[in-house]
Amino acid sequence: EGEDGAAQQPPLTIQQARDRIFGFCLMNDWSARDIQKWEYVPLGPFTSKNFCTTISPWIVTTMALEDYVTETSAQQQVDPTPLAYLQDPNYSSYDVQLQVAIQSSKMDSPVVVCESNFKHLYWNAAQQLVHHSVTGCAMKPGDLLGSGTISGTTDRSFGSMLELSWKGTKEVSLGTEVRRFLQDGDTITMKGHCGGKGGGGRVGFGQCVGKILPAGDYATNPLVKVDRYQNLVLHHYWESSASWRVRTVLALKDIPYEKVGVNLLKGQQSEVQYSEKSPMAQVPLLECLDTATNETVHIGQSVAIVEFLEAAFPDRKPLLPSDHLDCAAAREMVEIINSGVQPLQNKFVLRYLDETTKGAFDTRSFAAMRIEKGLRALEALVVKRHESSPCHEYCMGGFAPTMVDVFAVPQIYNAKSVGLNPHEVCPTLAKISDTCLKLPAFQASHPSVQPDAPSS
Ligand SMILES: N[C@@H](CCC(=O)N[C@@H](CS)C(=O)NCC(=O)O)C(=O)O
Repeated sequence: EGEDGAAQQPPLTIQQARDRIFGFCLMNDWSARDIQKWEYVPLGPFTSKNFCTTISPWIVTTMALEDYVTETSAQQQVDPTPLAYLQDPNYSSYDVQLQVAIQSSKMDSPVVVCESNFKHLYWNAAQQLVHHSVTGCAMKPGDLLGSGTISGTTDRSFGSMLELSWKGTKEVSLGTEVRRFLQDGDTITMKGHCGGKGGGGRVGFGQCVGKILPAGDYATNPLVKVDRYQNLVLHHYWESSASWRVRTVLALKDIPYEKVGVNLLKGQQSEVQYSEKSPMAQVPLLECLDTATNETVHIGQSVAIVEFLEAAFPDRKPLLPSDHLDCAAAREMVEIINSGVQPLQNKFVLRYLDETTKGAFDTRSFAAMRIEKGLRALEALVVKRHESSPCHEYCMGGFAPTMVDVFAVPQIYNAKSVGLNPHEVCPTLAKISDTCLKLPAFQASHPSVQPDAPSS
């Protein structure tokens, strides 16, 4: 069959398999027969088998089962005869008595519907593991393998409800009730033990218990989590460094959104319909629908927006460290740029100063001085952090960009516009910025590729 491959590993011998089986537990590999009926032909068992597995509370080690080694019910393997790699000179199994009981929500006590024994398996556990490995399937410590249904030959020893009810054609008696298939509220208890009652010391497996709860309604309890905040719109300006930060974060987190350009040169930020939403009359501004209240909400200020996205989309890539001290370190670096540099070199602030001082104040030198001061401070913090970090690709010393890189890159870009050379002022940050700018999220958020950027 053409399917996706996994890492290969050499096949195991029977002895290696024996040495590697740590122990056994009970396992209820639930099946949703209604889904299976629909998907089975031509797909085969798929979603009907992949949704839930219950296991007993502890693992009984192989060593603890040594006293209970027994013949399998088949005794010998003649039909089918094992292929060479499956031949087990010590062909045997374990005498584990198994029991399955059902209790409905109306019943006072469970009713045993199946009694079976592990020894009824024709292929023992070592053979199953060898067979599993023979095509190179990589097996890892901790892997849990199901043995398959363990049924005996009598009506009371069928290990699955489908066999007990003969594919739903026969009723299984629970005393006061009958079942063809399990129903909501049914509790299934599997038990297993070796020995006891004259058969030597008893080794118990504990109980493997699961209760069937009514299926959720997809609208109120969807399996695929629907984000509370929908219809995201980012009001931005292509050249705005604060907008660039938010675009990068949305791209890194892979959150879908729509962009609306606010032309700062044309003063669109001061138009009433915009400044009603953004009292500072600035970009960026994030708009979204809160599905919990059905209200459209607006969030201004890039730091607030980024922190909102971090909290409101917890399943997406995190951009702030979870450790409190690391998080404070990241926020310190972010604030150096956000409040220590960016407002003092902002084009609109400088333009105001130029106009009001009629050129008497050298705004370009002032901006360069503030940028240099901030970037040197950030460089010092980053270099110090890197001393104890495994990776030097990003500001926080981890293996992925964080909020600090998101804020640093546009600021380093702006440094060039006032004549600074970042590779001289802050060589570590300049290198980090070069690394970031090769990432798709930083490229997609770059000012030059924004739809509202001038074409030339
Ligand atoms: N602290 C704000 C700064 C926002 C900001 O300075 N926005 C600039 C563009 S980068 C702006 O909208 N300027 C237009 C104006 O002030 O009129 C943030 O981080 O969002």
